[in-house]
Amino acid sequence: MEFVWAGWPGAEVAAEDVEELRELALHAHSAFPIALDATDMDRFYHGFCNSTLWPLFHYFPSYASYSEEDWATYQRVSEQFCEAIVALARPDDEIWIHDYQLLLLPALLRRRLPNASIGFFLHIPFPSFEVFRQLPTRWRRDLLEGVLGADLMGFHTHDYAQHFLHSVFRTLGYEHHLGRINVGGALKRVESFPIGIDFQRFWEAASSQEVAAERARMSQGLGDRQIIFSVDRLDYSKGILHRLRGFEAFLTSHPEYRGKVTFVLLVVPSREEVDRYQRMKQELDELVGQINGACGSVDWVPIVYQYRSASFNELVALYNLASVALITPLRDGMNLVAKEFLASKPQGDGVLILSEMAGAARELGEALQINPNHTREIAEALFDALTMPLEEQERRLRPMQERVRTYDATRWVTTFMAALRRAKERQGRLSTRRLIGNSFEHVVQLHRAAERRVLLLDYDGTLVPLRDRPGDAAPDVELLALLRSLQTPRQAVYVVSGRDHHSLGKWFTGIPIRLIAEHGAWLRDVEGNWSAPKILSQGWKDQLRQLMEQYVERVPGSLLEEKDYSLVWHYRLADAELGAARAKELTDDVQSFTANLDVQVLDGKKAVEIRNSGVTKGVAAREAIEREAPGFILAAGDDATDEDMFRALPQTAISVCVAGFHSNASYRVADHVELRGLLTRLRAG
Ligand code: GDG
Repeated sequence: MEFVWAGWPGAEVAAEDVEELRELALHAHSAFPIALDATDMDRFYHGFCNSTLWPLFHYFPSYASYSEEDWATYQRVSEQFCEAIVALARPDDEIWIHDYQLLLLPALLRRRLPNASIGFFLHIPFPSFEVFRQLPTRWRRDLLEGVLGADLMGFHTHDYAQHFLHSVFRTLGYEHHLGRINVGGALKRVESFPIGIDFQRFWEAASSQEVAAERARMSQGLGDRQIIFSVDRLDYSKGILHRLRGFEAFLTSHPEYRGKVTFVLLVVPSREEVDRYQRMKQELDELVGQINGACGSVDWVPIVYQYRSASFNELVALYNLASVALITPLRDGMNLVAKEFLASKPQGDGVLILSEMAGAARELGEALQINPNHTREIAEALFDALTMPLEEQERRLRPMQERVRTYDATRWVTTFMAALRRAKERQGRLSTRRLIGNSFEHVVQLHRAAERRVLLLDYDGTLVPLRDRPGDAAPDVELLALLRSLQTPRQAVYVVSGRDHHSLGKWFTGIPIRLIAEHGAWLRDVEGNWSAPKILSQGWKDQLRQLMEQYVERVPGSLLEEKDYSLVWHYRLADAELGAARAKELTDDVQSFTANLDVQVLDGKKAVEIRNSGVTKGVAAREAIEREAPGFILAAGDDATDEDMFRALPQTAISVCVAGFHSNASYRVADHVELRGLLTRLRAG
């Protein structure tokens, strides 16, 4: 696979140097630098990214700042990225966007490259909705819409993916089905892809001569003491201070270890321009000084503290030398250090102490897992690690090593890219069912060729858009004119609806079409005469009305609709989550109530409906077809009750589902506008 890395080069580049840098980056690193203004970068990177998103997504809401200017810059920089990528990308390129700095980019790119294959991966945790909702409403909507521009969205763990889906539902109202979300007619996928490391690189380096030399040099200084090691960027999310307190507690509860262990604490400078990080650096320096002063002796320094970055060989040597890796983040998307430590241990010795708050904890169950907020747990884990027999060390380490070896960085990339291709293919398969181009003309021709025709059209969501209040969905003038013109001696038009016959009758007064109300309980002929051809009981309604009224009281914004042969609890206007949860409860409640009654319970679009069994749009459609004996049948609908109708049609019929994906219909259209477009063509002949 040929690839180009596009990104900010890490420093401001003078305008006259941009071209040269581009050449160099492309040839040397297959990279495409996106130059940005220094002030923008400051507000973007230190501002919105690292003073708003980073603390919030790592569960430090009190550290988060909310600056309008930072947000505006975040938006502007995202647009600059978008422009650069649009100029760079070729038509069939796949675009993989990484991390919280670019949450808005997928949707921006989608607007410019509608058919592009776009993947997104978040390297940090996605927080629970209660934390995510701290963001101002507008921002959080835009951020989620931004991410949803991608075809595939990846997270390190199942939990983060669930948090994201939950926030999408609570913020934007999009429901998901096993990680698939329908966003404006496109089916998007959300999945977890735990990141891997370049295992072989560490494994081989650990046995190399260079690392052996590095290790020997270090051993000279450290003596034969047992080494506890940690490396992180300086960040409050990494729990460095908690770790030190844990170590101090260990030295206090096990004084016999004084002089026998050394903690090598490597802290890599990071985000030094952000105040919070400067303050933390100070605290860290003080705490290290305090512990070394209190516990150390003339010939022993408990903590060897380095505030710098190390070379790769130095790092591997430290991993290899260490008896214990002490990794204690308070929150961490994954934590690669844990995996790198395992990969640098070909001899099979060493103990990994890992915080349960790291994404890596999900895969590394054999590690000694600790809660970093509990100092004593850290101290006890250190004791257990330092006294663990070699045999047990190996028994725990080897299976983790094998896992990290198998699910390495390459595997991560190929799995993600394969899933992106699958997501795209699926979209492609679904779009072949779109009623456009040739298939559209095919339907028009079939229609023309037939002597007698019947059109079976659902109303809400099919001929008109869904409304928050059922009473607000009256037909517009154009629709009435369209339906009137469709009804001819050769063509029978049926509006097949679950609505009550009073509303339908009122709305279609004087329009000479047939109406089927309450899913088939009522039938109106072209002259406007209603009949109820079935003998149905209504007694059950008295038993259930009271129960359903309780739900209306418990869920603000929900309402009860009573029809002749059904009761419907609508919750479109209620809190989305509460509504969905109570709908399940009601369905369950009603099912146990109605075991002996001749009724059925239907979970519809933001509604739970209870009605007499045997009355379905399927039965109504079959009766209409028998009556009309047509050569051409077209049925259109948008929800589960219309699926009954699609299933009941003969093979030759044309069925069209509006805005859905999982349907028995032979074709689909995006919305009621597209359907009306088709119907307009069916007026002729
Ligand atoms: C984010 C998420 C997620 C560090 N110091 C030196 C050095 N490193 C290397 C380590 C490791 C990497 O940097 C740090 O990775 P982490 O995973 O520990 O943490 P973040 O930088 O916060 O990364 C994190 C990650 O993205 C991947 O998705 O795991 O949760 O926060 O590879 O080895 N390397 C060298 N010298 C150093 O001084 N050579």
